[in-house]
Amino acid sequence: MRVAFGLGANLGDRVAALQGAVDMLAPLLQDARVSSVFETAPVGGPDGQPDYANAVLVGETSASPQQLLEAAQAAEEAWHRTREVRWGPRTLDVDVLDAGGLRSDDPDLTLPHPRAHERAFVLVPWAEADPGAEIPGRGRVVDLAAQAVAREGDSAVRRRDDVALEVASR
Ligand code: A4P
Ligand code: MG
Repeated sequence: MRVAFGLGANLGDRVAALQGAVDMLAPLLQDARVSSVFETAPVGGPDGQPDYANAVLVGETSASPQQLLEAAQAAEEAWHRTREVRWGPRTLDVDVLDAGGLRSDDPDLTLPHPRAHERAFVLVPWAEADPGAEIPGRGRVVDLAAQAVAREGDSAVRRRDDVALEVASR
């Protein structure tokens, strides 16, 4: 099945954290593709928290949804993520955005991710990495991305040209 991971970091060496997540997750994937790095204004959380670096990693996998969540959480742990404040600063946040179009309201793994369809910081990189992607029940990611940018403004999500994540092919 096709899986999409959302990667975000807003403390420390953010690009190194994103690359570390890609390195840990890519072995679960075939035909993996990763988006550019985007500089994004924080959504929610405490006032004055720093900007995020966000990216999306997609690929085909034979791993189960539970294994995908465990891999996402292992990547977070590896980067010593702290979780004191909901939506607060974090060294690395890894979300499972979609897994094969499955739908689940399990609080431990809600699919598709319940806020992915409305957030430009998720949708813009996702549309770049996988232009054909759809969110079950919500529509095409490219369309949702355009709507989110229209709401949030062009400056909310800015593509960085000075850095690039690398995914080892297999
Ligand atoms: N969980 C349920 N479904 C999922 C899923 N699909 N993927 C559970 C991953 N985890 C899922 O997550 C809390 C619980 O969600 C986990 O135990 C897991 O089993 P968490 O990562 O500990 O909590 P959190 O990330 O602080 O909260 P939440 O609600 O997941 O936050 P979001 O929605 O991920 O938002 N602004 C910008 N610009 N860029 C960002 O990346 N990220 C957030 C976090 C806020 N603002 C942001 C960004
Ligand atoms: Mg999260």
